[in-house]
Amino acid sequence: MRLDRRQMLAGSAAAFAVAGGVPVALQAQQASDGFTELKISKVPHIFLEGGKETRLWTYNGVNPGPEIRVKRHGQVKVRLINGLDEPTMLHWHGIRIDNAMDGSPLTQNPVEPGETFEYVFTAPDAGTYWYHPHFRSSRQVEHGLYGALIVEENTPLTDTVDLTLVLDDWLINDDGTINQQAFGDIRIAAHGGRLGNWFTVNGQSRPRLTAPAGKRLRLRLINCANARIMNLQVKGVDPYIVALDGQPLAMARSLGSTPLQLGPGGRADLMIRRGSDEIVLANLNRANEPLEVAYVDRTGSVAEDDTGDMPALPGNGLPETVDIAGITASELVMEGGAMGGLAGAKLRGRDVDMRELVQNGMAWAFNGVAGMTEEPFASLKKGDTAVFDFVNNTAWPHAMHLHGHHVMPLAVDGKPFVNLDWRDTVVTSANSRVRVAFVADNPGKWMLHCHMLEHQSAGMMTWINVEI
Ligand SMILES: [Cu+2]
Repeated sequence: MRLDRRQMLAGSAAAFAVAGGVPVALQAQQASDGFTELKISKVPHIFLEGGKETRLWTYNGVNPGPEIRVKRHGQVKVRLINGLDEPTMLHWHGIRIDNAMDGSPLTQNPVEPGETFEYVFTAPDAGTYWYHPHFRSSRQVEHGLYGALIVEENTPLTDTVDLTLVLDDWLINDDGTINQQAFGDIRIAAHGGRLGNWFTVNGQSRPRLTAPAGKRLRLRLINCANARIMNLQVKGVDPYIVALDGQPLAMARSLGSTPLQLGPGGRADLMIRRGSDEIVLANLNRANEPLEVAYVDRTGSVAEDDTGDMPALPGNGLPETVDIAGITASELVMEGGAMGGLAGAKLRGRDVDMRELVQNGMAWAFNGVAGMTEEPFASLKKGDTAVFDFVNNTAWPHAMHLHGHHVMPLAVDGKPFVNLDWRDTVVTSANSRVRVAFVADNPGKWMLHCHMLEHQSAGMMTWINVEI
């Protein structure tokens, strides 16, 4: 069986239905001591009907991993059990978390094979978050290790149902196995990262889901792809964006005809009115053709028309930045990649040329340094307002992710954004400068990196320090 790329992306759902293997993800179950256990195991899976079996890496045998739900200000207690034959750790993406529980190499040692680690933290903000490894992320996330973390509002929304859609694109071979050759391929790392050819929603190819027509529908979209920037369209209805990267917008905003751009790691909550129309989720390909990736049938009857206002979600009270006029922006200059002309950079404290960088798996630099820096990019005191300029001097977009905080993108190339939204993952276009601001109110050591996981491992990472 031979599949070309176009067929795999555009072929009919019937011809390329998932042939089974992994059951649909269940909500996380608690052990008797109150911990949710996430045990990593490898599970056989068949992507293509008639294709070969491949191995997914899973939490509790399912892809995506079990959805973890907690009320705002509630405690998350997760016991990670590493059933892999390599180390791992868990990062809670977007949570303004206690630093010790952030699950990055700055804050904990890797969890060795057969060992466990207990994550205990309070979830300060209601919203849509996710968890994934922060160790050999490109391999571990691509093999299927990720899941949703949903923090519910203390007062549930009335007459609204939730549907979490975990989006991923996988790079699979013609025989349906997960492509292994591309891992660590410096050419891929120096271009757009590992872009897949097989799209799944909640682990399935083109699933048909249901939701009641008589209630509003909150779609929680999570981009778990290694490197793919998704440009999503919702057909059949006109949704409102009510939250981005977990944080509610000040006002619900009609999505309209503009595709919703979600970088890798990004999330969006869309609110859809009551009604019986079929909802079709599509992702635009490079030729701007919408490829349908999921369907939601709305069942039952609608008691009354839904024409009222769409209210905003209650905010999480993030500290507002004030008086940034007098603050000097810290520049994070991105260089390198294909067509980047990078001559060399510092690598582990030594100046090396591009050839040596490539030999060490590096293709990118932040402020002239490839890979993790000894010194933080910024040293802040708790409560400081910080202004960062993400200066993308490369031919590629990058999805800049700061741990432990949300930032507010203010302007691109000096032009203020029309909408001011909190983000934890900021897509920065090629050859552009994006200014963000935030209050550094969370003490600790926090990673700042590109969430295109191959860019991260090929050099795009640094950190900030927030002192008490
Ligand atoms: Cu990048």
